[in-house]
Amino acid sequence: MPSLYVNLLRRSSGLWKAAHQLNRTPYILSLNARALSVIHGNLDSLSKPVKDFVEKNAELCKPANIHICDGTPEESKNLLNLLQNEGVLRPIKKYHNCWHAITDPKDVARVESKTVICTPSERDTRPILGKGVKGKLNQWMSPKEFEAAKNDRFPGAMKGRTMYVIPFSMGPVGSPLSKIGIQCTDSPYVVASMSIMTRVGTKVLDVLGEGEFVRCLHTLGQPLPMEKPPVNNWPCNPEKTLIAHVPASREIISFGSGYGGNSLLGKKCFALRIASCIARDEGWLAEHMLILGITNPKGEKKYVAAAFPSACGKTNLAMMNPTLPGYKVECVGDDIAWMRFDSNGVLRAINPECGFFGVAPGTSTKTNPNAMATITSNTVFTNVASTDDGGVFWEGLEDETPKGAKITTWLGVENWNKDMKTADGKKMLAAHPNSRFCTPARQCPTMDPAWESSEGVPISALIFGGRRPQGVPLVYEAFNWKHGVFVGAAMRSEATAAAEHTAKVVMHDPFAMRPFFGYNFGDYLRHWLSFEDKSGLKLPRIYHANWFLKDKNDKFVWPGFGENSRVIDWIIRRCMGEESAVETPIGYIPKEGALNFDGLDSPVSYKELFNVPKDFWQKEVQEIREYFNEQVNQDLPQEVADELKALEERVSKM
Ligand code: OXD
Ligand code: MN
Repeated sequence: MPSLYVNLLRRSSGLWKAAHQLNRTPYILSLNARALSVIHGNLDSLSKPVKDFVEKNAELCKPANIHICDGTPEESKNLLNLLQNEGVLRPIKKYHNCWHAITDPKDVARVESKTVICTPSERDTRPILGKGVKGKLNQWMSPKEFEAAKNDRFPGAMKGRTMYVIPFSMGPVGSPLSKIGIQCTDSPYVVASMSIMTRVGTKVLDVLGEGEFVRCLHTLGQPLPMEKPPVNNWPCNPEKTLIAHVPASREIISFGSGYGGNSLLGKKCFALRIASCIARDEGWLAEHMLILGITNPKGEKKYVAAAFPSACGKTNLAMMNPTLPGYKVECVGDDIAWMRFDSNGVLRAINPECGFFGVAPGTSTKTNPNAMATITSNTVFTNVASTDDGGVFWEGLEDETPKGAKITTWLGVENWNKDMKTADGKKMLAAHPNSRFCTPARQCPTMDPAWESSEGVPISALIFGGRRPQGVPLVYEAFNWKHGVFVGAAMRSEATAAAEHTAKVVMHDPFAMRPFFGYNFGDYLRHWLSFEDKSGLKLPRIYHANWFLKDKNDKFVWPGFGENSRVIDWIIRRCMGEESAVETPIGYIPKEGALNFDGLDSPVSYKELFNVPKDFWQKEVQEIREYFNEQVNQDLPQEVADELKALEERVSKM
């Protein structure tokens, strides 16, 4: 048996239980008395800065041993075996190399309330607000508090566990647009997930050399032996969870959660929060945007990037099968875009990730056949329900689950049916609303041929959007860049299950970045505005889309999904210079007849889709003003305040 495997087996929960029952310390702990053992890889093969970082973390967290990830298939296989032996993952028999994890129910989503940015001055992190106002755009932590919080949590936090060292590249390895991170973590589930979501391994260290990297330290915060056995074999420490970012030193520390954006540090922490700071410093953009390419029947291809808050169907849009005959849509990314103007002034985008961490409920052959095709192999599912024929289930899969299949909910309730209620009388869900699939992007049948191109794809249009049941038309075009920046700043959307919010309230979510800004939102706006002053840039046009308008009977008035290609088609035609718009106070909307409605399954009403109600927009202006005053205060750029005033005046003349 390979030594790695022996070591991994020693840490199995079975062993933990046995040792605990005997009231004895598990055998592995005796290793702590000895010098650190590296059980996989070689510390001396690391560059000095990486080695120093790893040694410092080991010194602080006191893991039993260290595993330096090489990114090989063999390593991945061993890791999955370990996770199975520990009872963290169960194989999904119906699919090839697919796995099912259930978390501690206390660890199911990003915890925005415990996510902070640490800068010397509070104003570097967020706008300074009036007395008594609770800030919603970032939480600040002083360097002193940060040191105290780190010292309170991390010393000895990995005792008895293996510390994995994950060298990872955000973006194609070696691309000038990519950046490298090193994550130390004591969660093998995190290693398995990071290996799907990012490019991991020795090749990353080769490209890194002695260069700069983002320092990521993550622990479950449950040194061994634990006082109580972990719930669902999912150690975590919700009471002390903290996710802290230090932009100045490009550092992330994450304690207490093993789930999603809290622990896969390449994703939201690095690729959005830290990267937005790097982007500000280096003159580019790190955004919460999908990227897709659309080809029309003439073979003309354009790319767009689109920012929608969590749970607005970004993954569905990125993987859409267009209903417009002769059109093709291909996916570059579903969540994050890094964009930089090239020497010809063209905005070029890469997807820094190479996997999808998609919300499972709602995903089906009807809503997203390409996602369904992607997830049938090499995928880790978390907090979904299971079926007795060895498959998975979530809300949305009712029509494609064999009749009579017995469903066990994510919480382990057997023989589930949709009429069941929880103890407090609520509808019992089979899968957690934020349950996920973590799957390799390369398996998606519609990946764009250029999705890994190192120069990135050229972006013609940027689209902002949200879930707006009332008042906001299907699509409108901003008058110019500055107005587009205002449109992004004024974005609002119904809240999401991806974070800890539960009620359906329309929340402000500027640029779909509200939980992901790495620095003061006012400065972020200034950064966006600055591109207008740079000469030689071919600024993309900016749009706002809303697939979620509802009628008086609470029914969606636009069919969405593949039909959204009709909207993107209009956007692209506009970018190519077509005169197919009319001006309204909020921006340009398609002229009647300009949006291709041919062949829609059921008729839609242009009037309903493009209504701009005066009373609604008067209220909207007031809402935006209140939000800016309260949340951005003195840091709101004058240009954005002027755009709001101009909108108000246009609306008042309607
Ligand atoms: C996500 C999100 O992508 O919350 O998980 O935006
Ligand atoms: Mn997202």
